[in-house]
Amino acid sequence: MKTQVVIIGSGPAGLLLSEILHRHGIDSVVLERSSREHVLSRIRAGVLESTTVEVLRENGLSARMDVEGHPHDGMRIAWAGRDSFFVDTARTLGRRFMVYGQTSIQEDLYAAADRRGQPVLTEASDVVLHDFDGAPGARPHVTCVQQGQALRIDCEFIAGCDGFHGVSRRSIPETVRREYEKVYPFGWLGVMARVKPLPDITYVNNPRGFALASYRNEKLSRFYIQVALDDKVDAWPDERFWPELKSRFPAEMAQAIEEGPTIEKSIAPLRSFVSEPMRYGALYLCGDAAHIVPPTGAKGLNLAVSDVFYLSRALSRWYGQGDASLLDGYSETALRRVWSSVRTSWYLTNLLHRFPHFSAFDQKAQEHELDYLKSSHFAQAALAEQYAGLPFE
Ligand code: RFL
Ligand code: PHB
Repeated sequence: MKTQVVIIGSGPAGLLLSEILHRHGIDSVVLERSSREHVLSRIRAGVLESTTVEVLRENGLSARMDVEGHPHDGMRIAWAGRDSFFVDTARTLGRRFMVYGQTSIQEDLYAAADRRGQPVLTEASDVVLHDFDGAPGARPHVTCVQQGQALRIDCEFIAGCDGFHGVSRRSIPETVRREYEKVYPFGWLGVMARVKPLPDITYVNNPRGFALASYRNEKLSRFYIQVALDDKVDAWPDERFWPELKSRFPAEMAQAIEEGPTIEKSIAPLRSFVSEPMRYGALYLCGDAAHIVPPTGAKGLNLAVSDVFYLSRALSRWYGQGDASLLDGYSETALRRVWSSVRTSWYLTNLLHRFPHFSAFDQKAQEHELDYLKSSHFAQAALAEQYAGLPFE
């Protein structure tokens, strides 16, 4: 096979890239390790920055989101014994964000691939990247085994959109890669439940640990609580989960939380990770393949979209005008936005969680930071700007 761009991974980054490239007349082949059913069953992020919403709209991917998604004007922060406050991104910046599940975005992206008649090559194993180091005369290609058949795909570029555990990043020589990592000493237990959500996305700092109430639609809520790293989902039957969740919210909010059947429960560890550079020769990394953020700022999916925005713009400039300047600048441009979101997610994680190693001093400083945020319009505006996400360069 032969194509212009081989895209490894059919998560939001890979499928969005292939759709945008198609709209610019650029040919791609998408390889996916798992089955389509598996990719579509994953429950993950839910909050879309306004830039993400714009990218989806501009590329004809917003029909369902504009009907089923829920625009929000900001988010609420609560902590034990104090009144909560609302960080208003709409009033401060004129920017709203959209609550629309990643699961629905994946469905929309697979449906778009079907519409343009471009099947994703699913269940592709043993994916190996070859000859992509940019040496003169190098002929990039990718080999794999797909449904029992060995494949070789020749290409001009490779987009590594295969998530944190993928093969792309690790194909870059170790001598070239610089990795920055922070592992947090806790995880989040995430629960989907068929109950009416609280009106605002609400983050809570409580002596029992962090909690978050989020939204999917009028009848579907997403909740998270901070748990120990070695905690197991089986240890959290509904009879234990609901009282624990409510105990972390201020009393009047706890009363408003409806209990009901839970559909899904999973535990994810929290980690910050960045691998630089995001380009090596003909290989360009996008999304979780290059960076991971803890979910506290809801940035992971949004960063995948901003990487894809920058890379698709660079590739269309190259194919349209023969100008490689955006490709050459891709890693630097993408990393500026990545580090901004990494910093915001790290700040919110430190602000809102109880850390096992915190001294009395650390605890006081954290509480004072919350007091300051609550009382200062300027501090809230700064947080609103970070939470809403930076505009594209
Ligand atoms: P994805 O979604 O991980 O997609 C990568 C795809 O690549 C495939 N793959 C391969 N394909 C071919 N060959 C290989 N060798 C391959 N190796 C992997 C995988 O099967 C997969 O289909 O990465 P992408 O596209 O960069 O998108 C990023 C987002 O998915 C991610 O940032 C967010 O979901 C992160 N995240 C969350 N973000 C939030 O903002 N809020 C959340 O609540 C939230 N919860 C989560 C999350 C990520 C999680 N992961 C990755 C474990 C919860 C979880 C459990
Ligand atoms: C979600 O709705 O899944 C969600 C919301 C806010 C976050 C993380 C996840 O910070």
